[in-house]
Amino acid sequence: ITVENILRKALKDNGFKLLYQPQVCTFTGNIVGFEALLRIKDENVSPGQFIPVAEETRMIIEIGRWITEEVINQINSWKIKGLDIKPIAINFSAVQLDDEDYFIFLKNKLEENRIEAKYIEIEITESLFMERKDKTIEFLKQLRSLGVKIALDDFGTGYSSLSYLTFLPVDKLKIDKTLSDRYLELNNSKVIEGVISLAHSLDLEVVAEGIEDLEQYNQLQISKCNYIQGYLFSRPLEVEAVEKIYYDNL
Ligand code: G
Ligand code: G
Ligand code: MN
Ligand code: NA
Repeated sequence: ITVENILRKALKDNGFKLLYQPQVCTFTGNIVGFEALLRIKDENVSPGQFIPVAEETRMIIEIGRWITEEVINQINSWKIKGLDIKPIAINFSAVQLDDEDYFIFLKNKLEENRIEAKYIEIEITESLFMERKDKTIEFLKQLRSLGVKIALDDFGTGYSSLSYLTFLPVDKLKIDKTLSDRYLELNNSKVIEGVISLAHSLDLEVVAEGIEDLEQYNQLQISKCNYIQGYLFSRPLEVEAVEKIYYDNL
């Protein structure tokens, strides 16, 4: 059985699920939002394996719509329960730019459920505008005009990242784990401090990803990084665990 077949089956049989990883304010420790991360139920295949296949086969277009609808339904269900909901970030693949009606789809789903756009954040990567810069900027502007926030994901893994920041319509920058790790290992905190202050001077907020230890966290606090996401605070959580957090904080 191939990964492609597993994906087809999951699409047909409601075989996907989302986990939600908390993002925490570096200064207060409060949860400010979550990132939705895709999993396949009952299959031992990781996103690192199946996301590339979903992209190559273009199934990510249909899967991407499922994720969007699932997140909005989830927010709606928490809203109905009277919980103090936080924004949820959705990963958006470059292939999904070919989904011409994605914006309308998202807008309609939000309206049907009477969910404000500020509860949705879209995470993009550099690969999105390496090839189709104009189309990407157009798409991001549409999203922002609706009130959706944009985060630039995996920052620090690509090439000319810094120049992109000057023209891309984004609200947040997510420092990749590979860069966060170098922070301590090489005692090379100047790079990250520089990225954070540059981002702030461009009015961007900064999230540091993959934070696993306290020393990193302390450094990020000193560098005024706005938010952290990582195992130090929490792994990606099942819906029930997120609800428990919400109820405990009521
Ligand atoms: O969840 P980690 O949990 O293991 O994810 C591994 C990789 O898969 C990351 O690069 C992450 O961005 C990507 N990924 C996880 N969930 C999604 C998703 O819902 N959509 C897309 N496009 N990528 C995802
Ligand atoms: O590419 P993207 O940034 O969307 O993917 C986030 C990935 O990072 C997911 O695979 C998620 O499970 C993983 N992740 C989140 N926090 C940590 C962490 O503290 N350590 C490690 N090793 N992975 C993490
Ligand atoms: Mn991400
Ligand atoms: Na990342």
